[in-house]
Amino acid sequence: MSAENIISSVIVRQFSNKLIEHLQLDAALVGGGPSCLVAAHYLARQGVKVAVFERKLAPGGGTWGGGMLFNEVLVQEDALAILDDFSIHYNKVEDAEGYYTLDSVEMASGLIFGALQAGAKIFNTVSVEDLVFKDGKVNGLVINWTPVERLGMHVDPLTVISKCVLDGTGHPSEIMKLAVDKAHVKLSTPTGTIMGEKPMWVDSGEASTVANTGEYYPGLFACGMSANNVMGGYRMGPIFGGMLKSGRKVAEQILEFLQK
Ligand code: 48H
Repeated sequence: MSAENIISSVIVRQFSNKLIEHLQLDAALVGGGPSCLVAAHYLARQGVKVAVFERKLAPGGGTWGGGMLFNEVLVQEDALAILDDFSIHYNKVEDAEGYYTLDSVEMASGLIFGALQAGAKIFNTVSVEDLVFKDGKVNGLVINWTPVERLGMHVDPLTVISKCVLDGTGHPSEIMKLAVDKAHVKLSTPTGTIMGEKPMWVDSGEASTVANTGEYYPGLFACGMSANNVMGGYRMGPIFGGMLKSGRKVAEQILEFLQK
């Protein structure tokens, strides 16, 4: 075999094996933003078979660009233990008690690396376009290549079967929207549907991101900005303690669900 042939055939074989091994999961996570990456790390550390499906080429969601492309973000003191678990550096803000700053590129890359090192798999450039929903139960995801989605190509998707699904799609709550619009489920919110994100209020948004993290239909969880959109919480701008804590919280909830 020529070098060209070895390289091509090994890549195709390895990727195919990886995908086949992850077509049946304990937990299917949608979106490679900070909250889902944290959840993936803690779930994988507990031996849960978990994969993240991310639409974009680069996972990391809204972390890379910091605030308005100034590539720094803030976290609060009670999120530092999570950064420590990922070996991500931070610095104390000397003139503002309780705040820490970190390089947003280190955060994005550190969270991705930490999720993978713990044993989670990440499938990038894969868009989740639907749910598998049988007998009133969430059974997994319907996936397709992002270029297929972007170009509007009429190509049928593939499926991933999973014991539970996590919506970490950020502001639009894409998976919850599919559950409401296509599976016609009633979510466990005051209206039974998506309440809609509110404007900026940092302290409220940070607290509600964690409080709103949870299971909204049997086997269907939301974390991060998606949880806030589902329950009608405020946004918070480029501070990420809430996202990190939301990921850790939903990992605990999913573990409990899987142990039932
Ligand atoms: C595959 C998908 C799909 C799909 C979307 O938005 P994210 O960074 O997610 P969070 O909730 O972990 O973090 C939110 C944070 O980044 C943020 O936006 C903040 C703090 N905003 C504050 C403010 O005031 O605005 O990442 C979500 C990821 C993205 O990478 C999407 O590409 C991906 O999900 N995604 N992947 N299939 N259907 N939908």
